[in-house]
Amino acid sequence: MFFAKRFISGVIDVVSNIDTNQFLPSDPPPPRRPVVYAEQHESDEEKQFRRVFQQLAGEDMEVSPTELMDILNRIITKRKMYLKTDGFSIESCRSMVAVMDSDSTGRLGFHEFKQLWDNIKKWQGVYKTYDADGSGVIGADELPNAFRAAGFPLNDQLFSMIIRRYSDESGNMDFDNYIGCLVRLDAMCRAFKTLDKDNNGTIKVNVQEWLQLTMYS
Ligand SMILES: [Ca+2]
Ligand SMILES: [Ca+2]
Ligand SMILES: [Ca+2]
Repeated sequence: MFFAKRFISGVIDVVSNIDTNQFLPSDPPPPRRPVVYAEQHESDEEKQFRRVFQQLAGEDMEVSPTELMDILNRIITKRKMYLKTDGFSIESCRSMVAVMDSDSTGRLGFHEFKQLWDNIKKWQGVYKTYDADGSGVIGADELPNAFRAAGFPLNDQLFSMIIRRYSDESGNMDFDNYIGCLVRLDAMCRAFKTLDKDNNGTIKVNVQEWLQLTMYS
């Protein structure tokens, strides 16, 4: 049925095989260690980041979706001159927390948050560079290069699907949609790589694992 539909619509999939080895998702967060140990072995950059984190996270030392939304929306107001956005929604922040929450606390601890933060910083640079016409959004023609630069060389079919889901009717992706999309893509590629133990590009999951992966995201 699916193939018939594809055949009828005349879609020729030139690059149907994507090589997952070419995906460069970010590293998994380091294992949890006692705070005292962690603090003694941190680099200066991490120490500095921990101080900022303590202010953002509040007393529970974890960042909730609402806290994440406040932080991100505060940051983008300072960058409005070169990136367009209608602001991060609570739904997209809940999704980002879910996919980054490797220890299932419902919030982001220090390492989970730092990983998200480092990625956002890196992808913001990509956004700025690959918004070739300086429109403040990533157009459909700019998207493949931007995503490749971010470490995700997908095929045309997947790029079209991503545009359909995350861009507006004109095919433009604004900053919050872009970050939401990449956070998810990165997390899903990381999950895949973890499950693909023999590294052959195929995984086998049962319904429990499938639902855990797709519904907490
Ligand atoms: Ca948006
Ligand atoms: Ca957590
Ligand atoms: Ca653009």
